Amino acid sequence: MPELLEIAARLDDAAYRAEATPQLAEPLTLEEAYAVQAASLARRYARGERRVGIKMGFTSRAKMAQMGIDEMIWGRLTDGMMVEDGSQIDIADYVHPRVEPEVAFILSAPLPERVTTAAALAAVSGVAPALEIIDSRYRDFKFSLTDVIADNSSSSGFVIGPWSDPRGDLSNLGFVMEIDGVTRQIGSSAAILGNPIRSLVAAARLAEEAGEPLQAGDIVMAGGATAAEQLAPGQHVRLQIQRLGRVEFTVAGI
Ligand code: OOG
Ligand code: MG
Repeated sequence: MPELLEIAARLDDAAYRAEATPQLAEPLTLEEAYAVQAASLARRYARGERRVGIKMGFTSRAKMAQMGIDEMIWGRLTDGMMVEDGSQIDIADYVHPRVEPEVAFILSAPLPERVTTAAALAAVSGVAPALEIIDSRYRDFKFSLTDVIADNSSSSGFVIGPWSDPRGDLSNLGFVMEIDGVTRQIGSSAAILGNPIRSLVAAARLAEEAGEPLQAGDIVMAGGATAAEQLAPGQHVRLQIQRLGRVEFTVAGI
């Protein structure tokens, strides 16, 4: 539908130029919203970006409560969104970025649609502390469920810390997210669907349903364990996860 392609172009331009765009005037169906997301990603791929995995959203109560949405969503990650651990981002590349503490998985085998948590874990070669930089392209960071899906679930950047062996209990690992050395969010991996591995199981199903099953090498971001924090120039953000270690970045710009 040409109208969906126009919306995809508008959202992609907003992301590319780091300029906010109004919320969508007409409500989309869920299917249409994901079609817009796919079309906006096609524009990124046409510019040379490559899909490297997917991110899950609204997998914790804290995130659902912060944004007023209680349905799980997903989005695509590209290599262009990767931010090196310990590096610096420029605030000018974003509209109004926020950061949230997550767990990331990397796969060493494909994941078919229906998997048990044990089978999902068997396909994982690493688990890591991760920070997601979300940046809604909508004015005032306000959106409906289908608005945010169309906008690639606010995907903008992701920072991944050192990979660890995924074996061992991941169900209740403590999180501390600091900005400039001050604790801003504390939480637990338990906030993510009781265990972040369940987010991976859901990701496998959703990716398969979309015709893009998870492959070896794919990264899956499990979703924010706490509310997100607004980013500002000059900040240093660090997440420490019990047993998994830390991941960090700084924000440049004035
Ligand atoms: C939508 C993306 C949600 C998460 O981890 O729950 C998300 C948003 O809050 O802008 O990434
Ligand atoms: Mg997130």
